[in-house]
Amino acid sequence: MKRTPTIAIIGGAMSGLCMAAKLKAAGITTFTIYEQGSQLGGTWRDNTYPGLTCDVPSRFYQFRFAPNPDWSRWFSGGAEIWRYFDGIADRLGLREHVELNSEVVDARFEGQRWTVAFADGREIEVDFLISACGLLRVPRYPDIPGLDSFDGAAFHSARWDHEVPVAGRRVGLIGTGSTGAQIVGALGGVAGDLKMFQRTAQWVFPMYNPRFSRLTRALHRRFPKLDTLAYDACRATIDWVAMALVAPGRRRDAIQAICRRHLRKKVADPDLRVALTPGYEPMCKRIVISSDFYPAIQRDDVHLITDGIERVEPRGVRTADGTLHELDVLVLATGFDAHAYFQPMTLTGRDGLTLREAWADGPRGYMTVALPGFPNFFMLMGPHSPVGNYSLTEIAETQAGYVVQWIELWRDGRYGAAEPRQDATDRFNARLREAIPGTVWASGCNSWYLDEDGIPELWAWAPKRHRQELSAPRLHDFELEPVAVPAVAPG
Ligand code: N01
Repeated sequence: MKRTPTIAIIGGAMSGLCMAAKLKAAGITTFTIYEQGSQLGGTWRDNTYPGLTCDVPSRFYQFRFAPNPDWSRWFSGGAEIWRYFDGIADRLGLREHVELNSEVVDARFEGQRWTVAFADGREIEVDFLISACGLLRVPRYPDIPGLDSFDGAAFHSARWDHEVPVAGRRVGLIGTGSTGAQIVGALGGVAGDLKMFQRTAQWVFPMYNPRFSRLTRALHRRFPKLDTLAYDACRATIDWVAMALVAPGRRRDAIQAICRRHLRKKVADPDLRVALTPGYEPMCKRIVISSDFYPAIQRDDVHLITDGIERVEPRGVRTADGTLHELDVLVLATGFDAHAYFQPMTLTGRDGLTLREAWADGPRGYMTVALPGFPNFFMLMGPHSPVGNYSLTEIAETQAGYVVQWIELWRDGRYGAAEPRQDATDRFNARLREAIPGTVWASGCNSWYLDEDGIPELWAWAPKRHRQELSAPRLHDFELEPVAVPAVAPG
């Protein structure tokens, strides 16, 4: 007789849905996804800015177990991706397991179970707690004097205000990351006058983004195996390319050469080219992938402003050269706090250990998925996940598959509570830190990858190694506590 676990998944976006789908595929149905929003979809629900496109190929930015034959392009737009993930809930029968408008604010581990508290005062008890809260979830607002004094409309790119017209108006955009570049590509020629305020230039890799023909889509519908083949081919290619991120060599040189050539060939004005040339190695910051950005930034009605921002005033942005750039709309494409993880939720593990205490020196975990002192708790997209330019769906599948294996062991009565050993966690983090100097992210630039110590919070090896390391639980890396109390089936 297998035991029946109760499982709370926090977050109804890509990784929460992936976790739920993997549990269901394993025959486990006693799980609930708690989603704080009123809709599923996370980042693809919240980000609706013009030009939003995923820069991972669609055939690889999907679940391998739930292919979509109908992708319209090689690289899909945000709304299409949101529809895919929202549709997964119906397609795989997960929607009945979803509780919307359910914000988890606190979770405590006691007696081999988690007590989970919600913002509305409810409490539940579960055997497993799984965080799937997403990575780039908490918008980062810039600390610019006078921001609140602006008379026009101002909003973060992840909170786009569609009530505010931009066509024909004077729009200012702060930020030159993937988001800023995509917005410039989409608003160039739409806004009356668009000013991009650049603090740091970005390397831009070209994006080849044709539509899939009707024939291709029909073939993928008729032969679903084609999608699996395409997924595997994309993964093999991106695995190969990703080696450029973690080790110097010819691959890195080749990608860097493509970025330099892209800039040289596509930007005609030598002064603009200089202004757009970063002073660090390509890929040190997460590379921008776009073929729209360079054409757009060269339009007469689009301007690159490289003078530093001094302050925001009621009428616009004042730069260090004394110029007031008058604006109607100010867009803050200033990124996210990538180190917030599941905060502000509070978490208390064994013996009253709080997450704040455990992470006093920064977020550290065991193999991206678990935390010493926090038994029967697992993370998707936890610290040091391989989130560089890789497909987060693939990472979620790997992590969710690993978590299911732990839950299966629990069902078999092999333990009542399991947590990674501190020494195993320390060994993992020490190996990571040894490997990090060889990565391009540590080659000398500032980026959202870096933690407070300036160390990239990323997987420092090939993505393939993440799959291998998480292919099966290593029991000797964990403290296993025997079953104390027989689990009670829900209902
Ligand atoms: O954010 P970013 P993003 N004054 O952190 C600037 C994913 N994504 O939203 O470089 C002036 O990259 C900051 O300047 P600097 C993807 O993983 C994916 O663009 O710090 N400028 C920088 O230019 C991506 O990497 C897709 O000097 C200020 C920008 O704001 C991640 O999201 C699409 C400033 C922030 O860039 C984040 O991208 C879009 C200030 N005070 C995004 N503060 C896909 O296609 C910040 N900046 C999957």
